[in-house]
This record gives sequence, C-alpha cells and structure tokens, in this order.
Amino acid sequence: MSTEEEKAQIAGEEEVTIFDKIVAKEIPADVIYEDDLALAFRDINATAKVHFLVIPKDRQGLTGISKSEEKHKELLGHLMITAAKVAEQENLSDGYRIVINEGKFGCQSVYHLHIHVIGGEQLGWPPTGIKEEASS
Ligand code: DGP
Repeated sequence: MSTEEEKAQIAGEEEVTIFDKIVAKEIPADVIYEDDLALAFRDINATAKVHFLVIPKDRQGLTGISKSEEKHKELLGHLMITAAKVAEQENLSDGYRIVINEGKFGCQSVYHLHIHVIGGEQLGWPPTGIKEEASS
C-alpha cells in the first residue's frame, strides 16, 4: 500500500475519478452530508479522529483548486460553507483544519477538487515540513 506522497507522484487527471464513482454510488463511502451540489464523506485514510472530504458532485472542470475561475465562485463558496456546516455537525466546536492539496508537490492524489476537514483532537503546526531529500 503506497503512501499519499507516493500516490501523488503518479496521480493525474482522469475522465472519471474515484470520487465520481462515490457520487454515483458505484463504490461505497461513509457519506455524512449530501445536497444538490456537494457531498461529504469520511476519508479512507483518516489522519485524525475526524477526517472527512467535501467534494463538488459535478466538478465543473475543477480537477484541483488551480483550475478555479470566476465562474466557480458560487460552487467554491458553497463547498467552504458546507465544510463549516458539516464540521459543526461532527461536533468540531474546539476547532479543525481545512486543507486543499494541489498538484504533485502538494501531495494531491485524486484530481477531483476536494476539501479535507481534519479535527476531533489537537493538531500540530506547521502541518508538515519539506521532505528531507527534496530540501537538500
Ligand atoms: P489528496 O491527497 O488531497 O488528493 O487526498 C485524497 C484523499 O482521498 C486521501 O486522503 C484518501 C482519500 N480517498 C482516496 N480514495 C478514497 C476512497 O475510495 N474512499 C474514501 N472514502 N476516501 C478515499
């Protein structure tokens, strides 16, 4: 089983992503919120007690945040509001972190825009350093 970092080295854009399949209910996921535009489900590789993803059902070309344009303003706003709403639903009243990984260096492994919401316990900061071999 490769790490998220390893997966990110080979990941790329796909016609149909694993998240499209979750939206279509073709593969199972622990869905905790759904509306017309967004879906939230628990991350399969949770990095904290609570770790869920918020995704657009129709990604509208948003393979990642770098593809965002003016036309995506409403959808992006809705995803952020949904992240906060589901965090409240998950009782993350002591705080949480929102993360969007972008591209290879950002360790993005699924090219379907997604917001990580991580919490349920004290998190550290900074979240991660530069990899040893990459910085030398
Ligand atoms: P990122 O590295 O930012 O692209 O995060 C992708 C996340 O997606 C990663 O934390 C693991 C999660 N993930 C990948 N495949 C699945 C899946 O089939 N089900 C669920 N629930 N999560 C998945």
